[in-house]
Amino acid sequence: MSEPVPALHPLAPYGWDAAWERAFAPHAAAGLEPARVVVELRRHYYAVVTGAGELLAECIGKFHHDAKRDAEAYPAVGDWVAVSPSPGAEGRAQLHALLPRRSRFSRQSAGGEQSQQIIAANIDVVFLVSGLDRNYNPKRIQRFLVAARDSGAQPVIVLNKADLHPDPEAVRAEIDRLVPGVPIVVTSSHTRRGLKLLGGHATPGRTLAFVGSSGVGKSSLINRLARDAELPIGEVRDKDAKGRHTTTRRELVLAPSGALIIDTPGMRELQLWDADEALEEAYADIVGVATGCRFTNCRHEDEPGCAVRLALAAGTLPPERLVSYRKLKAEQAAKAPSLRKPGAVASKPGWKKKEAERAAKPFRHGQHREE
Ligand SMILES: Nc1nc2c(ncn2[C@@H]2O[C@H](COP(=O)(O)OP(=O)(O)OP(=O)(O)O)[C@@H](O)[C@H]2O)c(=O)[nH]1
Ligand SMILES: [Mg+2]
Ligand SMILES: [Zn+2]
Repeated sequence: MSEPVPALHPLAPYGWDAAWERAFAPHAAAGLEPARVVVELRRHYYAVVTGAGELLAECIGKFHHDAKRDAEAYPAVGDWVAVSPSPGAEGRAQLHALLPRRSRFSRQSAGGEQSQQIIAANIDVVFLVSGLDRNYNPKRIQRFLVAARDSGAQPVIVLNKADLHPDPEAVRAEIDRLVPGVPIVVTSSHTRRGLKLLGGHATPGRTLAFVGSSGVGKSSLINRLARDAELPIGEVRDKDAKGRHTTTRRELVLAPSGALIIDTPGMRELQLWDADEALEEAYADIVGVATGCRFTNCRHEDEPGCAVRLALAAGTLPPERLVSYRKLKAEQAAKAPSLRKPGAVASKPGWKKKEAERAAKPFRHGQHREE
């Protein structure tokens, strides 16, 4: 996909290549240096790696101005940016601009905001990790996959903690039927099962991101692939197999294999998705009857061919059930309006266009305007 890396560029190990070099040309002309975001420290502060080592970078005022509060306009881990050393502050840099992304894995921000939050940028492969203890959930895998397909990165499903499941191959077969053609790797960071297969993706200059719920073993797997990464690993509550959000920031590490691996905190939006699923499970009777409605988006009010109203009339469905189901569904919708429809979550095909528009804008940098 990418062209050969320019010989001996100090950022080549971080994935810098001829195409990035070209995209960066206007910034180079303005006297700026390329850098890759390796950690999101806090809002608008980043650890970036430059040809001369790691710096703490802060967005300049003009960056904020141009970003117009668009979350997507701000750097995320994995992004390539243009920086300059901060005068008189060693180890610090000013962050001027963001290079157009080749790919990005994002989620809809929680709390009803329409904007997307970018979890990782410029990734080649995104691993969707599930735990084979009690965490694994086919529906969630399907939803994750929608997000991954939209990201521009290749999705790989990882079923970790194989040592805790009596028949991991049966689960693999089930998922394979559900999402045929998507690579599935069964792993255990404890017994090292599947680590070679996983490592097969970790080739020099490639960027891999690990996403999934808290406690599924993302950091454990990355530590196995990048032996000296020493990412913190958390415990999982016995009661419900839930993790404790041990990883608190998104971080890119350079593995000995030459791959760039991004660890992410267990994604909280899963809680929203999970809530959706939990509701459907708790009201399986209604959901089941509703499959008989003529219209798939039937509200069970005055639509013709409504199987739910038929069941109410026949007395096979207690009306209180429908009332509480509606109430809970409305509450959930109020919490996350944009997550109401499954599939609407990640299908935002507009980003590539927006990215292209952004890239087409002439580069301006104070008085260093290109001639
Ligand atoms: N039995 C078993 N336990 C595992 C495996 N991989 C990880 N664990 C355990 O699962 C717990 C959580 O692992 P982490 O690597 O912290 O999980 P995480 O996905 O990074 O979690 P967050 O950082 O909270 O998102 C730890 O106690 C690990 O030792 C595995 O393959 N088998
Ligand atoms: Mg972690
Ligand atoms: Zn109906």
